[in-house]
Parts: sequence; structure tokens; C-alpha cells
Amino acid sequence: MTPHAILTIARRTLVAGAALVLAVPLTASAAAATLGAAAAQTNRYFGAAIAAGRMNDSTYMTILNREFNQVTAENEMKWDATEPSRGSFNYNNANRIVNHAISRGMIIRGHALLWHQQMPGWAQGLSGSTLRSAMINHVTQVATYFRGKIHSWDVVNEAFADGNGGGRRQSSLQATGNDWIEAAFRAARAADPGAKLCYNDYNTDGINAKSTGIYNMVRDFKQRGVPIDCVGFQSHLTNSAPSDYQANLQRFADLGVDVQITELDISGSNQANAYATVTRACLAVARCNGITVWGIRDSDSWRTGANPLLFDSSGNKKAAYTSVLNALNAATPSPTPTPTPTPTPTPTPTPTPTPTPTPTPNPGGPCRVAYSVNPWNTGYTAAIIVTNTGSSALNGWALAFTLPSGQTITGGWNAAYTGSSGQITARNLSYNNAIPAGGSVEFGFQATHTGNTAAPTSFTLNGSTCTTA
Ligand code: G2I
Repeated sequence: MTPHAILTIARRTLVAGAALVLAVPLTASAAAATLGAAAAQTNRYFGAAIAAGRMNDSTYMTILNREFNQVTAENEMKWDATEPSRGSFNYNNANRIVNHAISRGMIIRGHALLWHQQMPGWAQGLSGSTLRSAMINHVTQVATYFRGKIHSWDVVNEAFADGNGGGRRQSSLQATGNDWIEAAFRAARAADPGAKLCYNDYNTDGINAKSTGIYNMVRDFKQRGVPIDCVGFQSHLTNSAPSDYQANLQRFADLGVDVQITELDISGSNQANAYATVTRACLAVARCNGITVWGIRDSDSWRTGANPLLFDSSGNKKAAYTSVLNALNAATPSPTPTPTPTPTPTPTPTPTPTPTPTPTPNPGGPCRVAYSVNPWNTGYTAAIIVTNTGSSALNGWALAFTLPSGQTITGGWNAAYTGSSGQITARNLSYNNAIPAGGSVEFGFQATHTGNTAAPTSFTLNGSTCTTA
């Protein structure tokens, strides 16, 4: 760099304040070093199922805290764990996971409100309308208790049969009436309007009779305004993913729901390749929000002896880990404002006095907002990801925007809202006040609308206008 160029940059720095660090992203195509950070480059999460009982294992916790930005409680939020006797709730183990996740800025998947397995003994003894009211009460109580803390809930888990031509699984829950699933989704929405509500299942990883049965249910729910936001694909795989894995995710996304890979583990000698295939499939589907592996080390897996996870039993990274990380890093990052400094005006010897262009040190703005809406007939949920594209960390943030007319916020998550229609300000909560340079926060709200679900036209973060992604 010539002294003149250095001087030019130094002058810009003086004028622009932020220009010095702008030089950093120019060289920062560097690969992210952890799964969570690598996934975040495309606004996705990378998570793991964890067990409260392992939380005093330091190797386990070191890997969790280093690699993952989402957690699912492996067993602690299931019906038998949270309502061991009727009407008496116990959240101790769930809260160990929830509190840790919140303290580390990890998002949380709630798993699972209703499932024919791991029902408490007292509920196994119920049927008909007694069971129906007990199950809806369970959904309401648990979703209300965790309201505002859950990114996505598995409202109903594994309700479709294997080998039944796409039909429902027989269970005491199903025997309460075919509408039990939608009743559960409606109860969950009322209890926690901010959580994404998902249906979750296994053996649905390719296009087959079972996944098509679920597809038809989701299409019907969307048509009738039953509040469903996402479908979880467990992806307990052996050796490979079905060849139509990505196409299957995409056909669900095309129904207007998010898709998430929720319990990934893969056994077999082709493990590393198969993990990369699954990762690339999620990256290729815009509405695939993220991937959760079902455990951290092979020794933590429910598939004893199958070694289906990303870390060996000693906590070392396996080839499968590297293959996932590389696949995440190979993805095109979500549009980042190119931090190219305004071209230095070439000093031409022309005597014509060229007006000095006002330096625009940060053409992308200090922040970027990705705003997505998931509408139904009278309402929507909005998810907002704010990325700090400036050079220094923010401690405390406020995002201001104006909602188009007819839209009214009825509840929010991961932020405190001022205003419910028109001018809105969303402010940080205590656990997400910091946004490191290059980092993001994700929050959102539920709103009613009168037909127009358009996004706000501009966003201002701490007084500066953001770009929109
Ligand atoms: O079965 C694998 C997964 C399939 N999809 C739904 C998931 O919720 C399910 O997870 C597994 C857990 O990984 C296991 O940890 O669900 C099992 C229950 O069906 C869990 O196993 C149970 C054992 O059966 C119990 O004996 C044990 O007390 O784990 C409990 C807690 O360790």
C-alpha cells in the first residue's frame, strides 16, 4: 500500500469513524471455526439435544458451549417429565437446560408437548374426552410456562404410522378424535403465540407414503388456518439420506412452513458424506432454519454402539464433524453488505474542480435486518434477525420500524416491544443485550392483520438505518 493510500484510509477513518474496521471484512472470508458460527453465516442455527443429567460433565459442556447455538431437551420436556402426576408440574430438569441455553444465547426447541410415548402413567390410563381435556390442558400449561423462551415447539410428535399408507398411528391420543392434532396446535398458539409450532416425525426424510400423509395434513392445516409453522424431520439415518431428501424438504417449504432437521444422527461407514449431504440439503432450502443433532458424543447417543454423532466418546471431532463444518462454510453467506470502501477518486490532473464526494464509509449501513412473515388468514408471526454489520459490539439495542396499517402486535419474544401498531420499538432483553460485531440477534412477534401482511419499509437500529436482506 502506498503512503498515499494509507493516508487516504486514515483520513477516511477520521471522517467516517467506522472505516478502519471496514478493512477487516475485506479479508474476512475466513471460515467459521464452530458449527454454530458457521451455520449463523446463513442465518441458520446448529444445535444438539442435551440431557440435564450430563450437564456436570465438563467435556460435554465445553463442546456444547463452543459448538452449538441451539438446544433441545432430549427428555426433560416430555409429558412424563413435566407432569408426573395429573395437574402437578415439574420443570426442574427442563429449567436446567433452558436457563443454561438462555445464559449462553442459545435458542431452544421445545420437545415435545404430545407424543404417544413417554406419557405419564396416569395419562396412559385415560381415554376419550377425559384424555382429550388432560392433553389439551398439558399443552396449555407447559407452553404457557415456557412462553417467550421457546423458538420452536414440537407440538405433536410421531402421530403418523409406518407402513399404513400415510395414515395416522393408532394411539390413545388418536382415539380421542382425528382433530386432536389441530386442537393441540390451537392450544399451543394461544398459550405461546411467539413460538413456531411444529409437527415432528421420523422416516419422513424422503418422499414416501408417511411423509406424504403428513404433507397432506400440513396443506390442509394451512388451507384451513390451523396454526402450524414448521415441520421437523428427525433424520435418524443409516449410511445415507434418501436421494430425494432435499426435494422432500422443499415440497414442505413450498406449503408455506419452515422445515427443520431435528434429531439428526447417522450411523455407518458413509457417515461423513451423508452428514454433508444432509447439511447441504438444508442450506439449499431457504426455509430450512437449522439442524439439530441428537446428542453430542457417540457415548451420549440413544443409538448405543452405532456411533452416529459428530464427536467420539472422548469428545474428539470426527470426520463427520469436519464434513458438516466444511459444508456450512461452503455455503454462500446470506447477503452481507459489501464493505468495499468507496473508490478513491483518482487524482486526475484535470484542473476542473471535482466536487469531493461525501465519503460513504459503510455503504451497507451498520446493521442488516432480515424480516420474514408467516401469515395466516387473520394473523402472522414475524421473525426478525438483526445483524450488527458495524465494527464494534453493541451493548443494548433498539430496533425501530413502522408497521403498515391494519397490523397490530399481540405478543412478542426475545425483545420488549413499545407500541403495538404504527411506530414500534423492539428493545433487547437482559439476556440478548449484546450483539458482537458480525453477530446477530433473532426475535419476533405475533400480530393480527386486516389483509395486508407487508413488511415495514425501513428499520433503524440505535438511530442508524439498516439495510434489509
Ligand atoms: O427414540 C429416539 C428419539 C425419537 N424421536 C423422539 C425422541 O424423543 C426420541 O428420543 C429418545 C431419547 O433419546 C431417549 O433418551 O426417546 C427415548 C424414549 O423413547 C429416550 O429414552 C429414554 C429411555 O427409554 C428411558 O428408559 C430413560 O429413563 O430415556 C430416559 C431418560 O434417560
